[in-house]
Amino acid sequence: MANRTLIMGVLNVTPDSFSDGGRFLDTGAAIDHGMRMAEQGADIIDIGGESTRPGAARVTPEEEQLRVVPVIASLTRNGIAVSIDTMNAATALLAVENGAAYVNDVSGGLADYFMAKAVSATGATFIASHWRGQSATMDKQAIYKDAPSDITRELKQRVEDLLADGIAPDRLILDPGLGFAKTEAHNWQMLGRLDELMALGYPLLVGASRKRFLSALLPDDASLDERDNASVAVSVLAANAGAWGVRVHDVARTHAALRVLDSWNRGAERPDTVVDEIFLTERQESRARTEALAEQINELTFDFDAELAIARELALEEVTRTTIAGRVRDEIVHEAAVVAEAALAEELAQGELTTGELNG
Ligand code: PMM
Repeated sequence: MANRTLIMGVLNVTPDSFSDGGRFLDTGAAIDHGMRMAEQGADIIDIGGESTRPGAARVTPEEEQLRVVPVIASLTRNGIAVSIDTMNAATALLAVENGAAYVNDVSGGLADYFMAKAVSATGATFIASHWRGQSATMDKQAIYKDAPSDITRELKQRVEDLLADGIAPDRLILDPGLGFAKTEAHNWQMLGRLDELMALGYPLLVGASRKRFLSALLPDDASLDERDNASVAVSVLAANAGAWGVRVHDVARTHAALRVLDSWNRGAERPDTVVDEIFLTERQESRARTEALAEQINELTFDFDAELAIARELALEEVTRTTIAGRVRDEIVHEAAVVAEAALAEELAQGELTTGELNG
């Protein structure tokens, strides 16, 4: 797989989110939780101040902003990438002003007429989910002929409208909006055919974490922990299907599971890579060996020449020495002969020697 699937950690600063029960309404606790999720491997923290739980009542934008802005400001100041989960253009603008890089709108820009125009002016990335209506009524709108193709067609229309409103195509991410105006079966059908949505050519975010359609697979008294096991499994499968990101509550476990998937997929690429690596290493090693040998030969040639020069010099010295020694010896012999001859001549002259003795 080309790119690693990103992890978006859910941070609901609400008193009534169905999945984390409003545990983070306290600003300090929300910031701490966001920091912890970033440490655990979240690439983006998705901060929401309004519950999208089926049947949930809406809050005023002011109340929503009071909840989310301090958390966004604090996390972005700490270098953490943040997305604002909102259907209000005013909240989106305030969030981006405070550092949010993504605007995650579960209504895909349908709930607030100004949303797309406002976001396009900021340069933030827009995440548009498939949506058919507010939480209070959405369950009644879960009627499809063929859910995956209906969802894909509706999102395609949404994309055209968003681009017309100025959203840049490279700043647009789509989301099937699992659980929004969808029955349990619709969600599974959509997950099984994510490739159809992906064919629209935009990165895909998948948010299945702790949703009702997963709980339906588990016993009634299933704990949050058990629900997270199912969420992690969906995240892995969505990532394997090519999702750009997964929106999850349990970041640590998702991170560990996605690392497994990553290794698995890299394992599938392995034989070629390993063979290539071996060949490359062998080639590099043999080149290094050749270069070292060439250097040694150079050194050898140089030494050989030097040795030869020294030998020549020594030979020359030897010849000179022998010549001089020869001459000295010759001279000594000659000198001795001259002295002996002179002595002989003198003896002869003094008559000490007779010619007969001399001849005898
Ligand atoms: N689901 C929820 C809220 N925001 N945003 C995106 N992009 N996709 C989702 O599936 C999504 C979302 C509702 O779940 P929660 O109450 O656990 O946050």
